[in-house]
Amino acid sequence: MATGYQMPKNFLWGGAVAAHQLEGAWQAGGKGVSIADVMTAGKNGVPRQVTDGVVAGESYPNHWGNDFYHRYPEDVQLFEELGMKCFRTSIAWTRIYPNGDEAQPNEAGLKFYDDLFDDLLAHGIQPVITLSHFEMPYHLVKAYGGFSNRKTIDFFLRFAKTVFKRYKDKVKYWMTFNEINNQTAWDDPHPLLQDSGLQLGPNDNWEQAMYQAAHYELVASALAVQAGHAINPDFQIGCMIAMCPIYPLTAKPADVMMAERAMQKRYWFGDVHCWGEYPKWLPKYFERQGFDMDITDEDLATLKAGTVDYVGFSYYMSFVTKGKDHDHDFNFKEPEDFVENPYVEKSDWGWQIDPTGLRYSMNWMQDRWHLPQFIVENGFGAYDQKTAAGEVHDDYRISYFRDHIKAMEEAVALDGVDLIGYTPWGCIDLVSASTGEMAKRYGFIYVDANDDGQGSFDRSKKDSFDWYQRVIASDGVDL
Ligand code: P53
Repeated sequence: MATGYQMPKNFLWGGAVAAHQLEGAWQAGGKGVSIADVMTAGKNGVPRQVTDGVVAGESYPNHWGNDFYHRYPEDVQLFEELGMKCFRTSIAWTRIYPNGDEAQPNEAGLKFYDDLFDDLLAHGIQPVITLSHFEMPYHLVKAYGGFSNRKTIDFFLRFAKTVFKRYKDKVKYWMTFNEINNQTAWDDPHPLLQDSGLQLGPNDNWEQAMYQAAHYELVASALAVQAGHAINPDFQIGCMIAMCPIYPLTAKPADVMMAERAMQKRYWFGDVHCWGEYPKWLPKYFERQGFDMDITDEDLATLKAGTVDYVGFSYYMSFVTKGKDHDHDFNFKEPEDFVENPYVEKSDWGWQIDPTGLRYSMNWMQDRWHLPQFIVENGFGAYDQKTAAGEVHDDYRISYFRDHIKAMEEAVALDGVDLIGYTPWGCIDLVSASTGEMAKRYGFIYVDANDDGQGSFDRSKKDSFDWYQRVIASDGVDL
């Protein structure tokens, strides 16, 4: 037990998930195939494969998730017992527009979220909603090239307006694109598909394609912000940034400059979302690389008019980089320019554990973007063991949360960071986005299912459940 700083009474303590990682029921109620539905199961260190459509005989963990679609009433009761004030999830685009390019939405999909949101609200829990969380309709990838195509802006906007109108009295906090900046690692097909629906070939310029798709997404986000505010002026619409600060390995000036460029390359997405304009270095970089970008004056005006209300972000880990001698371009490239941090420990999946990095990040973002923040993901993926008595003693998870919540509270109480709330990732066990495993567990609530989708899917409380319940009940004092 440790003592933390008291958070305000209206602070949004909660939990976070994404539709495709827990709902399952991949074809229920007329749902279409999403990009998550064509991703096979991977393992720790073994990447997931993307198949050409759903192929018989392959294993697709998102098809069953943790069966939330059928079991959510029980889960919502557990969330209430935990004391959660809010629940962050996403709306599966393919439940609303199964192929993405229909003129009319699918009523059965809309009804599912009406029922879910009503149930949450009846239990005193407000939904916090991500519009696009790694689950674009697969048809938009195949027929239009995802966000490589300007047309996809219109498809996204149609989806956004449909759900803004439908849920305008049930949802206040929204986010446009989940972890839009994961695609900084532009030569990895995984984030390119998840963020932007890109499937590129050997003759494409992958880096340019990433910047172009990200530009269209930022325009789509800015249009959605404007549309949302017109539908309900009380909406708070944020961006969602994967925040992993990048430190210089040493005080060597080249290391420091490389880390600065690394931060610019990973966080310019946030500059555009928050400032409504591109940072100065980036057009220069496009010029040097010879990228001929489709960025119109109208786009620039749209970006300026559609800045976000708050910064939603995930925080799991920090990174480290170092400079190259005699390289004045400082052309940081992720992940090959990352080096090990000798000062921190790692999870079993190699994620570096750094609570101080959370406080550092919150200060950095406050100084740079001057907006309220919302920690919409933070957590510890681990192999949990169930005892013979059916208990899970996840003291390692409690210890991760204790240190990170303490750092968060210091950023608020000592540094004055303006923070709306905190929603730990995977408050109930679900399918991992990067590996497709169930075994990489994050939850306070255990789900009895393995990587192959076998098990009773019964829910039970881990030790961390009682611990987080006390944290919320004490407004963050009892850590
Ligand atoms: P998993 C990479 C780095 C940081 C966060 O991740 C990331 C990723 C991509 O996997 O993703 C976010 O399940 C994401 C969630 C995801 C969660 O972090 O790979 O928003 O969808 O599940 C944890 O362990």
